[in-house]
Amino acid sequence: MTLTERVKRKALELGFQVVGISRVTPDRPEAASLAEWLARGYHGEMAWMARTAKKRQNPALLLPGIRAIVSVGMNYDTEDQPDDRPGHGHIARYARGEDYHRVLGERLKALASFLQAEAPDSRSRAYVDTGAVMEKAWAQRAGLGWIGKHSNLVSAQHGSWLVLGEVLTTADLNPDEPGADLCGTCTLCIRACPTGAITEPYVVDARRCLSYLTIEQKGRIPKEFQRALGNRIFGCDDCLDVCPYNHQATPTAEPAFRATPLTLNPNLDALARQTAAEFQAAFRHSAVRRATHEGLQRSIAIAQQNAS
Ligand code: B12
Ligand code: SF4
Ligand code: SF4
Repeated sequence: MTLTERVKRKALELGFQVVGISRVTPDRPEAASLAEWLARGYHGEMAWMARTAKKRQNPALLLPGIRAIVSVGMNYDTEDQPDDRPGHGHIARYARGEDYHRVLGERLKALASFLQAEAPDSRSRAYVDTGAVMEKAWAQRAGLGWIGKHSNLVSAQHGSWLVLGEVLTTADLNPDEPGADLCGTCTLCIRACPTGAITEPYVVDARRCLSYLTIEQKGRIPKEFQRALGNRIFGCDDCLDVCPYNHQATPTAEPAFRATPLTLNPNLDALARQTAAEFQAAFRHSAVRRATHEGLQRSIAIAQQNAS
């Protein structure tokens, strides 16, 4: 078995559903797309996206001598059905179980250690989400799927209910074929977006995206988006829910991604009474912490207004 095969086998053993490898070459078209996206101001208040642009465009700035990227995806789809009757808030699917940063992070570290042990002269670094890595572009290049018109990575087998992570490495690994775009003439995700945030195929203006508005943006949510928020208090899945590739996806066997009653059926009145300390304790193991107590309270107040 080659090193590439051993690394892939290890990734699957660690519980990732998909794994692929890309070689890091100077040819990186996504670097220009990122520059254009930032120039249009589509990142809104996410100043960290602009600050880290050079690293995102060039992974050698994160790991000098980098040769390859091992991209992995973990299925977070469950059969848990949220209760969207008035009085309940809606939390996006990826945040209903344990924080994926932790779930993937530990296993990615194990994968990086494995590589280190198998190729002692190499250096490796593991990332999930928060690193300055263009995860979707590398995942597509590694053959995990393609970037759909909603701009998320879609796998023909798992749909887009995949969270992504990767190990950057100086080890020499054999690359996979990039994923081919299977969107065809479909435009369901663009038409499903309640705020017109997908301004053109493959491009999301974060400033209009309910995920950004409920999670990343600080301060008041602009009036023009408040009605469209509905009962969403953290994230949005509308463009993913309609994707035909998600309808044939199989739910995950990963227990860490099972929803909790708090994230599946959050009671708006109860949440509105939560103190900052109670918020911290309740969402201790959840990605919802990212919104902050203040940010969540702001979305809860709009969801309550929308329900009345
Ligand atoms: C910033 C960010 C956001 C922002 C901006 C979203 C976005 N589309 O970029 C906000 C807060 C809105 C967001 C929302 C969500 N996010 Co987010 N987010 C990220 C983050 C940190 C960086 C993404 C990035 O580089 N954006 C910058 C732009 C330039 O990149 P892009 O959209 O990928 O652009 C590509 C295409 O647009 C394309 N392109 C093609 N033609 C053209 C033409 C032009 C003119 C341009 C500009 C671009 C372009 O080129 C670009 C490069 O490949 C990544 C983690 C990471 N480190 O990569 C997670 C990540 C993308 N998010 C993720 C998730 C799960 C979500 C949500 C589904 C969460 C939710 N349910 O609420 C939503 C989905 C919203 C959506 N439709 O995209 C996952 C996606 C997994 C997957 N299967 O793809 C990631 C990978 C995190 C992870 N580790 O799993 N997110
Ligand atoms: S996450 Fe929601 S608001 Fe954002 S692009 Fe998708 S459908 Fe639109
Ligand atoms: S809904 Fe249609 S256009 Fe959007 S990502 Fe899925 S297949 Fe592509």
